[in-house]
Amino acid sequence: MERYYQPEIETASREQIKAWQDERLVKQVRNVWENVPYYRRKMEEKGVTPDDIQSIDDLHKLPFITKADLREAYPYGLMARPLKDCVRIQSTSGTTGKRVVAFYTQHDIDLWEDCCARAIMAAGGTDEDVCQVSYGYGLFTGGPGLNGGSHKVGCLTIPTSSGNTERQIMFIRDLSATILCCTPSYAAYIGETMKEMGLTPDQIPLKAGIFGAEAWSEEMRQDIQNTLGIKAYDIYGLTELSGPGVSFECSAQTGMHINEDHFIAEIIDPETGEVLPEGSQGELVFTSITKEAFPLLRYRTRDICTLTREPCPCGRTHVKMTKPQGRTDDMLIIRGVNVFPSQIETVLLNHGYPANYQIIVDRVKNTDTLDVQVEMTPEMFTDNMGEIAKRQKELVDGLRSMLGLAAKVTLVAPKTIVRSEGKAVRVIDKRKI
Ligand code: DLL
Repeated sequence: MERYYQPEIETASREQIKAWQDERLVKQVRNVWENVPYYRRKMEEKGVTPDDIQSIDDLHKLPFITKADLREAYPYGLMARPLKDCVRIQSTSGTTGKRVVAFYTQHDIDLWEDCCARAIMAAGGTDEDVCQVSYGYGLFTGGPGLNGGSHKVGCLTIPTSSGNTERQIMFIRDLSATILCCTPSYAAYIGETMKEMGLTPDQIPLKAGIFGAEAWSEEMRQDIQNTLGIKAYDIYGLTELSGPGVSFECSAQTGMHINEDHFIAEIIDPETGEVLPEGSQGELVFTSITKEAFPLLRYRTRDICTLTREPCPCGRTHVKMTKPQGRTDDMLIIRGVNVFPSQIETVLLNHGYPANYQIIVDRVKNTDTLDVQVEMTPEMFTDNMGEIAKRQKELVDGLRSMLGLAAKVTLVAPKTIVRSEGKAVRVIDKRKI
């Protein structure tokens, strides 16, 4: 039987959803116009005033907000509420430099946790369940979001955070965890470890998993489902909009319902910015219509996907998005951490290497690997293995402190990396996702 956390919202008629969106958008636009000088300036530049926005049909008139705007306005420039009204900060899984910092009022957290509770109930969760949250806790939104959602559903929550896989397995077994929340790659790793320990799916109490924060294929879903003996559900979100729970999968497992009472979704052509008709593939753009502290209008996610309003057998009426099929920028997500090739380049250049390098990303046994091949200059060339190992380690350490990730570094002889006559191919992503 299908269960809903907020049935009156999740199965509302399209007319009702549109009416909520119309009303909330008009209010939100007025709110940012009055309270966020950065927005007012952007709107003025485009010649738009709040009077021009009467319903969601006028949405296209508003300017886009991009990550560059967030950087420019960092840290407080997009806030619509004074700091004293805010109770929480979260930040992207990115890296050093200017991360995205998002602010929340208590009301914002409440609505965010409702979205996560909807996801848990769509995965079959109830107050009888034991929910192990193995997403990272802290600045990353995964742990705190699912933790809050789990409480709202009334699950017995185990906040293990990520890491220490043997202990994760011990808790799942000893405390009879029925729902596991973590990244899909970590779920696969937990599954593999269980297999190595000689555990079969019927010896594992889990029945469902809520996995997201990175791309994962249908093949990977099947693999996880078989090893853990569960049904694996996708969940999507981004820090800028709250965190996990912007959209989530239901029992149909054919795309993720976007919580349309909080977020208006559009698909645009990433080159021209033009809004594309329903069913087209393009860049996903979100407008947050209920956020108080950090509202974003027409935020370009850079995620590429398709939207569909085909009726869903689960009874939910909110629009569905496909799994993101890629990104318009060059950001890589490696083991759940956002990595830009330019950051790797910075480390290499800082250590005196030329910009002749190649980044090879792969997925081995369901875990992402990052391999950086770096060319030595003729001056630094040596065949002394001890010296090479020492220099490679320096780079590994430099990359770890920049990215927070362990990479493999291989120093190669001068002129080994193929030169390109056009754009250099810096990244080879061998993952089949
Ligand atoms: O990854 C929030 C989250 C936490 C989602 C836990 C789901 C579960 P960020 O670190 O800001 O937030 O990264 C956001 O991750 O723009 C997508 O490119 C990617 N992403 C998130 N969920 C999925 C997913 C969290 N289910 C960026 N499939 C987004 C593919 C995803 N990519």
